[in-house]
Amino acid sequence: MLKYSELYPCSNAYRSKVSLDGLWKFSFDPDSAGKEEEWFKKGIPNACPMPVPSAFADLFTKEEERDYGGDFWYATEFYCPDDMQDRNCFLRFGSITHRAAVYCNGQLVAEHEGGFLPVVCDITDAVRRGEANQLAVWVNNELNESSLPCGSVKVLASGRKLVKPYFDFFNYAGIQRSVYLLQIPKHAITDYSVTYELKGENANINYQAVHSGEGSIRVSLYDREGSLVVSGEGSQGSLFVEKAHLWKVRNAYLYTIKLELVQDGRVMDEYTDRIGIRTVEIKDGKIWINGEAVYLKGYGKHEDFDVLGRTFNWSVAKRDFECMKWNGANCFRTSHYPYAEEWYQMADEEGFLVIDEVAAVGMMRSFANFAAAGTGKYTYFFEAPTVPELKKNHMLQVEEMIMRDKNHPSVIAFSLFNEPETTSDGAAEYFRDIFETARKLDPQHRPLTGAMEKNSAPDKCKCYHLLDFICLNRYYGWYISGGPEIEEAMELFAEEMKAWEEKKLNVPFVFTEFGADTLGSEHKLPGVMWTQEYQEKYMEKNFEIMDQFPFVQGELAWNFADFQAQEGIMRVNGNKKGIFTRNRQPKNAAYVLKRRWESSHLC
Ligand code: CKX
Repeated sequence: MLKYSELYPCSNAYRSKVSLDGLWKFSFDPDSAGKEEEWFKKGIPNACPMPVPSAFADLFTKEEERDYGGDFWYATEFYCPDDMQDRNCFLRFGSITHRAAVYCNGQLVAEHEGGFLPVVCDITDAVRRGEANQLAVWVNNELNESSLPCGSVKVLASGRKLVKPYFDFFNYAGIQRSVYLLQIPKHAITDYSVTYELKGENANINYQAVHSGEGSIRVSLYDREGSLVVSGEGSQGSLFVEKAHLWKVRNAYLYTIKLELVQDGRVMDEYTDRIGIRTVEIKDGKIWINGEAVYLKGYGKHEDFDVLGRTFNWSVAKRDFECMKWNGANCFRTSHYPYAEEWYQMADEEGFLVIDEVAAVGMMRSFANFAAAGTGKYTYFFEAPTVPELKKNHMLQVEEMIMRDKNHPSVIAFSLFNEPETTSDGAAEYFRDIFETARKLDPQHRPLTGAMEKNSAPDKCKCYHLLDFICLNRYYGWYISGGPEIEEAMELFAEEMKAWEEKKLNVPFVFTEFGADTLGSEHKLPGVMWTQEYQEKYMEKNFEIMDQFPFVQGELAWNFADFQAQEGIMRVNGNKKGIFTRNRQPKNAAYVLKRRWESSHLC
């Protein structure tokens, strides 16, 4: 059970949220001296101004700063109003990457591991109301084999630390999402969840609410126009919605749910949220939303943009949704970590389907697992002494993700890994426990999955049976037999698909990655690798194979847009498999996808 509520901040007559975003102070701490020297009390030395939220890396002009690995600090001052003495006071960071310790007025108020989920700190006893307060945050961006994501650190002869991710995206770090000061009643609503049953044209919303202190719960449901639809009493119950408006794919309808905590007829707390009535089911080898089979069309994405790094930005999010709508997409995977909550809010509004992924990436011992993919190399990842700690972190982050995201109608599945080693008994045991934990946590019992790369072949993989639908990352025609050999690549692709078919698994398969690096500047007729023409051809060829196997029920191209990755001989200033450029303009292949996704043969 998580210590604090993961509910997204809201403001009303009982609760207040004040944004602490702005210009903070920032300082690197390469000698890790700050904790011992009590910078959280004395102030952080040699500080420079730093926006919050931001990812520090691409804001600097020196390589040592951009590629910095180790400890660093943020500090700011905030005023806490004294008109809410009877409230508990919290700080809520959307995320701090990758681990943090938060100090309020010199007092440690929270420690957190994992860079993509909220950090909530109870500062009720530490805060000074009606006064200015000092806030200091220690952050560390190193990776190891028990962190999510996985990686390691190389120390250069100069003593400089370089973080070596076992994955293919830049290790952006810092306070990359918004920070709020929250004042919440002492007796408060701390969590709620909803599940849905469709009954003809009507629906039941089964709800469960959790609160601290005494009192009873009152629930009200409002339609889009703000009219009361139905209400109920008690911490759990069922709301009958007559002629329910369903939340549909790319045609969302959102209701507002209001929960009130009532004591002796007096409202003590209120929490409102937007919810959508929809069901998700895996049946007969298909994915069903509200009893209608849906074919997933879209992308694996990243939170990534020039200068911003992984900082959440509403305008970038808006543009991304507009681009995805333009070419007929209906789904994306939050590869390879839970995104800022605002992404899911927008997906709820736009009727997009989201496969929500935990940051379990790089679970294969290799500095760039895209390079090791397909070699069949056995890495003994799940037999290392780091595994118990890794598993503990993995389980906790699955719990935090599900707690945070469980009420979003857009979230139709949870992905519990990306491209780990899955061929050993160690991996099978490890993931059995992870999946078992996740199954208990989701009140909606959504499908669980994970994305598997080429090593997870039909005859070698020991984990696929855990997945409710099978996600494959495949690069036939790129990492395997690329360029002039694409013909052979397609034969190998078809061969693998036949091997899966022979297993008669009767579960849907979704391609969660397939793609070809493509430079926006390069054209050649006939196409060669890295040109726009080759990306078009690659897509068309891959679709020809996918279309031969009816158990394929989705295709999420890699990647929505070009994104920053670690430097190396395989990357030209980033991964260029984007269907859009990093500044969100379409490459030629975007039109191939548009034509295909807008055609009716994909339901
Ligand atoms: N999959 C064969 C994970 C992504 C990478 C992608 C790539 C790999 C491919 C694995 O995070 O970006 O190499 O483009």
